[in-house]
Amino acid sequence: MYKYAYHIVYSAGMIQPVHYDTLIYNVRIASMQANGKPYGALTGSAVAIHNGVIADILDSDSLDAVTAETVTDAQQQWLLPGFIDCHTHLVYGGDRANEFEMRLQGLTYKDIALQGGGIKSTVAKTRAACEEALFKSAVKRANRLAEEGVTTIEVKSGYGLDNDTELRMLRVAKSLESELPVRISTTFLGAHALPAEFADNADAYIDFVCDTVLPNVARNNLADAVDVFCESIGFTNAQTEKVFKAAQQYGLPVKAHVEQLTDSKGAVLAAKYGALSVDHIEYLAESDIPHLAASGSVAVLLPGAFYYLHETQKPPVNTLRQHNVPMAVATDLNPGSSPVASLLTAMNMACVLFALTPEEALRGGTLYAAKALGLSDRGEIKPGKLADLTLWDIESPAELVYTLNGHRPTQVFLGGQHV
Ligand code: DI6
Ligand code: FE
Repeated sequence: MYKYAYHIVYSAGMIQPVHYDTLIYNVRIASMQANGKPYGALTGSAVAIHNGVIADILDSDSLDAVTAETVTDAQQQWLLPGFIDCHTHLVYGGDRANEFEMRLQGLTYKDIALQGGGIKSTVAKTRAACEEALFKSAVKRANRLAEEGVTTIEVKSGYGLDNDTELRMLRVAKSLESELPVRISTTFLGAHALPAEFADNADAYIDFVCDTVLPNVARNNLADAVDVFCESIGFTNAQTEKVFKAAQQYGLPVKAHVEQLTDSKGAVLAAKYGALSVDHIEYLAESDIPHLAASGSVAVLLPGAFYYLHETQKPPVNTLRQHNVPMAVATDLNPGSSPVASLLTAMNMACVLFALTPEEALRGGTLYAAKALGLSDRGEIKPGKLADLTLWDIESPAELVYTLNGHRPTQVFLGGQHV
């Protein structure tokens, strides 16, 4: 362990020194900037932070002209941007270990969903849970991510499917910021599954989502984006489009779960609405990829769900690459298809299962994860970006993804504050 943070030491030379809040020096920087260099390599070896933001990247020979309140000698450790998990469902009641067992006995995810299990069983347990109980269990899961250097977490609703529980989930998600050193981005996923009250009337449920729940979510500022499960066992393209239109009315960006189990042309529809991201996309047709390139939507890969569901159809990674569609990687942390509270594990899976390079996987959990959330203020080490940073005692950035070693950062900075 390195513990060399001390106070006001950097003395100035003859020149009037520039003063910062924090200086991290003697560091190897994997900036993740898309600068054509491996891991966004930079020549500088020090990062200066002021007012929570990265102020400068400095060379070792310019440090004489700098003072700072807090100075850290990183002793040649690697500095990375804080990780961003851009797709989770980590607020929920109960668990679904029984369904894991059922699947091992041969039932499929779809069989279980059609029998009333799956998302619906989590809905029953989430509705029954009070705000405090939901908060307590969500803190544990979010903390697992935070321990691994995740500083921004996206959290979706979608296990309430009624007005009160959907709002409760989003409030719980947002309040994780008060307990843990993370920033939360919330997504309203009212159109996740059809609740029993609306059995056989999905259109009426979509009207309820658009006309009742979404306006309340928007009025209370509870969501940063709107998501839909557009799928054979989710909602049709027409229903998805209705939700997208309603989201637009409230000025909320959209994203969608698409092509997870079937090629439903959800990605093309999402691209038409300028979606921030299309998520899962195992069954995405290669011929649809130019639509994503044109809309600037991020392709979010969720290898945890692929792994748990024994999926064999892989997302068209090569063609996404050819069309320069940015790829993000996320955990999809949820009790059914991806009980994975480790973004580094998801990145490793993206390499082993989908043949991403470690560099692509790490950009997918930083730079492009930020883009998938529409957050241009983070995800890379660059002047002007939030000083959400992690320090690692590793030989190379690839090591984080190459080995399943339970890596932990030696230090985490959130808005420049050492946490
Ligand atoms: N796709 C997923 O992978 C999650 N939701 C979705 O639409 C799974 C949610 C669950 O099984 O509880
Ligand atoms: Fe999901």
